[in-house]
Amino acid sequence: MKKTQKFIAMEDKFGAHNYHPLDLVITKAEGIWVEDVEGNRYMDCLAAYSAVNQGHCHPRLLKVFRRQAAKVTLTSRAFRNDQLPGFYKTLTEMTGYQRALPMNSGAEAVETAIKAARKWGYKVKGIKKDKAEIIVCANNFHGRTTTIVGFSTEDQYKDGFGPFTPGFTVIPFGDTKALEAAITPNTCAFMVEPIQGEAGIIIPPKGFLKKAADLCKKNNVLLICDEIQSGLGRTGKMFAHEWEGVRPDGLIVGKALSGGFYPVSAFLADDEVMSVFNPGDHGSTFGGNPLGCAVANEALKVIVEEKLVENSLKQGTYFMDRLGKVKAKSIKTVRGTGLWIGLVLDRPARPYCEALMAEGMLCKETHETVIRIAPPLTIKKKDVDWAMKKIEKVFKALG
Ligand code: IF1
Repeated sequence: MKKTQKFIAMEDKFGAHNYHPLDLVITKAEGIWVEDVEGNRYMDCLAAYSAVNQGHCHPRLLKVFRRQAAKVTLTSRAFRNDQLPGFYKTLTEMTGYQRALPMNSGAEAVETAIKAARKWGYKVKGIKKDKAEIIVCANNFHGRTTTIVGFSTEDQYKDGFGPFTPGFTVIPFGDTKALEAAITPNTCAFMVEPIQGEAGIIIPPKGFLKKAADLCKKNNVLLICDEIQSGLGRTGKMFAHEWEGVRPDGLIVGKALSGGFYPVSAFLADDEVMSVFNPGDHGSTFGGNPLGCAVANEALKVIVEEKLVENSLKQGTYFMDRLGKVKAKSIKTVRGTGLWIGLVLDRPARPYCEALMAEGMLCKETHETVIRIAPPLTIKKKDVDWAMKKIEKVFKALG
């Protein structure tokens, strides 16, 4: 543990203490496996919060990344580059939207969606200046900027960071009656995660998103889905909203969009919404950069060509079925969809995550009592069998 302790001590001394990670120091990774500085191997069942759906250091992405890094990495949007157009084309064709706006982090793409929705509200819907309202859900997680944490319902995310941006209304997740009641003539959008990730992989009642989409349509309100975590195959569909057969007016993607190589996010919409942006309204130095675009273009193709969405559903269904058969007093329920599984305990999940780590399996608890299992979508049946052995062993030991 010598090397590990050295790195941890250095990190603790010089870094801000805004995280409490598990005490392993990763030095390399490939596919679903990571290796720490002591030479221990682990199966990664977090996949960088679904940013490495394609698996760590995917060879196709590495090749494109290397090639592009040696050519040109950044031009800014003051000039054009030859990678952005192809990325636009792949992304819009894959998602079925007319236009995309590229950013870097997920939070920036959410901010982009908020700006688009508000401006659409003023310029298209005719809402009076500064009156636009956006409806969001309790226990949402959309990022960490001051505007976004302002409409979080988690005290810790907000504490000490006010004053916050007005114009957001919170309703309970999954409650269409509350949504209907919350809509006013000033409502420009309803922004929602189709399945809530940080909240503990919460699947809303069946029909919620469909009914929400109908209500939005009836009231001339944009439905915006944050699929930064739920999208790109994680739930066993390319996008989680497909489970409900709806088409959001705006779609937010990030994380796996670049397969973990580079922060790439985007807001997608049709002309009616996207045309509210004029030159100078919005942007970012790195958004749409050639390195990010090249790797994201390839990352999208890998998801389709390697049939990762299909594999997510297949292995996820098998994994959940196996987990459902684990006999342990501490397990309350197993829930999830595709390779996005929450093992809900009646006690803190952290000791279980630590025990699993000792067995070579990396999971991260969420909301104290939920073990989240979300490996890269490249996982195979034999890997799931391996993981189940470890899980069964840990639950046998800890109850
Ligand atoms: C961290 C959580 C997961 C997201 C959705 C936007 C963003 C996220 C649905 C913002 C980001 C991340 C952030 C990361 C941990 C992780 C997370 F626990 F915090 F909620 F995955 F479950 N919309 N989620 O899930 O994207 O700006 O981070 O690129 O450490 O904060 P970002």
